[in-house]
Amino acid sequence: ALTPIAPGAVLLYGFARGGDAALLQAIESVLSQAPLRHWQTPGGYTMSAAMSNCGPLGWVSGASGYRYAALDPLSGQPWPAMPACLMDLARRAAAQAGYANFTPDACLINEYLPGAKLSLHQDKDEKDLRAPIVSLSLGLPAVFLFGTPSRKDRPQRWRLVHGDVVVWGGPSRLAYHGVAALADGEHALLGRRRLNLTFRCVK
Ligand code: MD3
Ligand code: FE
Repeated sequence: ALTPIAPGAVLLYGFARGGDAALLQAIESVLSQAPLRHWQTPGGYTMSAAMSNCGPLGWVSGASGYRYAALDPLSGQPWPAMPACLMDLARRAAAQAGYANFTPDACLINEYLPGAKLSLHQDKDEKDLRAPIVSLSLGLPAVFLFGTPSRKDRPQRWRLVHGDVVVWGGPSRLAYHGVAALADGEHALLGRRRLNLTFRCVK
């Protein structure tokens, strides 16, 4: 089902449920080369979600700020290649939402354990803001907070479950968003955790 959730934002409910085992295997292979880690924010806090990346560019954070980098600061090596099944999923989802030829050059992988959250923020460090961001949710359900481009507007709450894919473009691209603290639970394939992948066009 294709559900509009805001201007420019489309929820593809269960889009990735069929191929989930192969997707998870590809993700685990990436994470064996570039392990999940907890970045420090520029303000000196440790993020509660653990992160890694695949593809030509990866999102990194530290005392000097946020940026996209071609090398994993932990290994000094390039990020692992984006597995074909992940690139293919992102392209098919974007096409369904009306964005032909989506070719992401970055995929950020976020892991949430019970209690982990992501505070309200905008993603605006990508050069081409006309390109959408595609997100894939796997594992435990999350309450996603979705506001507007103005920080003052109170966010709506959406429940995202295993296999959901959302395409965020147009007027939604600069909306404030975040993730509420993850509730504990057990997922058959992923256990006590949630993974979220965001596919981005950075350069
Ligand atoms: C709406 N991740 O990594 S995915 C992030 O569930 C991030 O891990 C969340 O926000 C997560 O930056 C949310 C959904 C999402 C991603 C990017 C967006 C929604 C967005 C960019 C603009 C508007
Ligand atoms: Fe974000």
